[in-house]
Amino acid sequence: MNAQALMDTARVLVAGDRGLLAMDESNPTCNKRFARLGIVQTAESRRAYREMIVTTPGLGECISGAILFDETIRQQTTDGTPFVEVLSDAGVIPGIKVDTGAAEMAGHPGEKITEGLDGLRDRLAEYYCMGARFAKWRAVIAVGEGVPGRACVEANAHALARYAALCQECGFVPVVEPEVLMDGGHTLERCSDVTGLVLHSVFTQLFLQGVMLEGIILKPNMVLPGLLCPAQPGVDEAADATVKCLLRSVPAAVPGIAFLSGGQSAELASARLNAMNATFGSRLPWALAFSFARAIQGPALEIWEGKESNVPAAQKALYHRAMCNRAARRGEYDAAIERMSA
Ligand code: 5MM
Repeated sequence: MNAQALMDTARVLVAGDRGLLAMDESNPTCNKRFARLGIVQTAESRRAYREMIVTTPGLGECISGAILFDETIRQQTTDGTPFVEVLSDAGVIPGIKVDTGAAEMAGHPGEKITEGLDGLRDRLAEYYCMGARFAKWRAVIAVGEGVPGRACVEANAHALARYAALCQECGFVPVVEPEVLMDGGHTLERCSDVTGLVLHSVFTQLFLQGVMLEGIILKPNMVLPGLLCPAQPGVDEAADATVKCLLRSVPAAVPGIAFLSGGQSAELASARLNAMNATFGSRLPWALAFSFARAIQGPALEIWEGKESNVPAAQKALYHRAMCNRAARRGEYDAAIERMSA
């Protein structure tokens, strides 16, 4: 393991005011999003969509790393340039999602375990040759009556830590993503309790597996109530609850925390990240960044509609969201920036 190279990559991913772009939707997820908008669901359609994203002018001003899916990392632009090369030329580090998805957990109805450890060392070696330098694995934790149970939390934390150890051995910075879902009617306090529990379990397992914390990125959910909870917090309340929970759970050695958006609106995700950085930024031991998928891609996908003629407008919308989140990293996001829209 080249510890210095891992630390350098991790620092670059969260340096300054840039953040990560998650564009690693698996084919079923990507197809579901296309279907909702009446976009044809083929490999070529997914390729054209990802070409629109990676060729967005100015992408590298706001995005430090892009997480790709296995199909995408093998694809090229219309003129034959590999996506990995387009990203690298734009100053964006290519990353790769390496979990193979979340499956029903045996004996635990309603809970999931993320799979993908089998053959991971070999897959990482191939992705390294393709140019990827960081990876991502997502654990999914549902909140409900008696859920999550200890078995689900500990099994997912163990898998995340084994993935992270393998990544570092193979020269990849692991993005460690334990997502507490926003589905349901649970309260902000319940989300805080579950997120704290999950993060403690994850860092215990990372320690046990010998993972070097200086060479990882944590990708957690923000602390928020379920989407069906009648009591929704203000922006500052959500930011306070998230930072308080993270301060109690995440060691200072971790260089950066890059949030997932999890189904929040694009504007709320930016506003909440902004509030955390504006209020606490310089007092925190780690950088607070973003690793959004829907909250960056959403408006662009709706404009694109699968049509070549819509590419410039879609790219403008994508750049706009990336730029809003860049401002949120500095604590300078506001309504005026939001209005500078396409
Ligand atoms: C939680 O999902 C991750 C972040 O996306 P959002 O910001 O939209 O919440 C995302 O990276 C996710 O892991 C990928 O889109 C892959 O998802 P699937 O379900 O296709 O594996």
